[in-house]
Amino acid sequence: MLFVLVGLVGSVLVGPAAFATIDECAVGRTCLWDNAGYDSYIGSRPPGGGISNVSATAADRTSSWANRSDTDAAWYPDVNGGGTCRNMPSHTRDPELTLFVRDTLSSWKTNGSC
Ligand SMILES: [Ca+2]
Repeated sequence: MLFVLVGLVGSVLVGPAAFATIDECAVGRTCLWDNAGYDSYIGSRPPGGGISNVSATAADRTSSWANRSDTDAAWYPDVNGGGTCRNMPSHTRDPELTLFVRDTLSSWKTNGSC
């Protein structure tokens, strides 16, 4: 019984994170999330897209990403592919961007690496 109670409390404390899942990103797409651990889905793109700016509300928010496509992708801290390019290789993911690049993504592409 004690174990059950602890389990319930743990579930409550975890909250929305318990529902954060890579499956929110459809196979074949590259996806962005606002929070670490694939939480708070921002959006996705299919492979083959050139450099594109994310919307104003999505800019400077990405904290985790996943590339579930067969094509390499990349992102930039500035609009129109500006700033240091960072790779999102095919079939890889990053559950928590490092402090210095977190919340800086402003544009990205899904048609190749940097
Ligand atoms: Ca964020």
